[in-house]
Amino acid sequence: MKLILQFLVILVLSVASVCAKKPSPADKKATKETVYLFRALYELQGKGVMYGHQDDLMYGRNWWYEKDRSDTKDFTGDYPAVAGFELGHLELGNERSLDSVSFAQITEQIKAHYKRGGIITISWHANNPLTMQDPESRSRRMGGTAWDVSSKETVASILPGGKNHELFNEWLERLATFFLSLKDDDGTPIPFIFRPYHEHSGSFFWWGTDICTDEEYSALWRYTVNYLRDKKNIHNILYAYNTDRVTSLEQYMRGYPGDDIIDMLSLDMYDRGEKFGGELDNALNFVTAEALKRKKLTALSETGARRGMDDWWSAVLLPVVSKYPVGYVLTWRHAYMPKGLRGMPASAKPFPDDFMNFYKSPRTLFLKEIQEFNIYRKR
Ligand code: BMA
Repeated sequence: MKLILQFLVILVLSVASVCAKKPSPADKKATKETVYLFRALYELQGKGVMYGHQDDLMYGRNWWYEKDRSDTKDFTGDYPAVAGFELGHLELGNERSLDSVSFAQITEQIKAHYKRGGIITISWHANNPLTMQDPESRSRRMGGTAWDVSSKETVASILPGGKNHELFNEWLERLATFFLSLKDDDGTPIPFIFRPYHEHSGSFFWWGTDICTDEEYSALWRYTVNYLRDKKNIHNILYAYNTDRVTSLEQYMRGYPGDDIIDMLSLDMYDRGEKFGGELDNALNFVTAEALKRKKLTALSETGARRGMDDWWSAVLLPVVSKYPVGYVLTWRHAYMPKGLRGMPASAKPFPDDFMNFYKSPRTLFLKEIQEFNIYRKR
């Protein structure tokens, strides 16, 4: 009798563990590689924080698109775990981005980083679809770019019923064509993290918190995801919700489009002064707790060092991110400076020496470590 009971208990427990819902992407039809990526990211959040760098594979301050080159690799010997890319101006049908990077070369580098077992994240500083067409309302300084916040009608104008709705559909169509071209050598779609309409809590982009309503922001997100996922059948995307600095969860969640749309709760915060450590600690505390509650991923998706600080990486960034289950931290691009504009010696290093302390910390993960972990295997 006792044996039978024991057997039954074991049976019930094992059935329960198989049935327990594993963390999964919001897209019910996500490709298997996308599901594996999601689960690997979720698991890694408990193991360490990955390093990511924007445009790392495209250029550095004094080099431009050299095969296999990377500032991170030049400095540490290893690639970042997460490679960031930017699609601004793809919507216009241009061959090059707002940062003059060729989209064909971006595609190439996305494939190369995926092949190495790395993780891809994509941002999109889309032009302002309303003011770019209208010299009257256009901001003189920001001239129809993503930063042009001279009209509060932009988001409404691209939603269904708005006068720029068809134009916006064309933009999404161009995005879709690009995304559908991201395939590995066997033709399998490459999974990636997409972080459009970022830094919502700020008001410096046309989708910012004071530039559109929370309802419009949420509708913009929902329309975009429905278009790419349901209309275009693209199932290799993890969607990252994102704000700039915030001081409360309520502020963070304003305009959140919903758990059926979003896979990652991410935050952007640059160090602008002494209060940064405490503010970042506060924000990561509630953002990561909320993400885990919803079984979502987390990231400090943009950050940057305080000016004039030598040991920022090890003394400020690392201690704070180590306290929380943060998937990755990404620092922004090393903008290329054409000769003559550089104003710095050719020997200038791409990172401060302290970056090595960050690299060597057992808490941080670069490409080689995640290669061992094998992100895209079944789990
Ligand atoms: C911003 C700046 C800009 C750049 C944009 C998109 O934060 O770096 O110079 O055009 O990102 O990459």
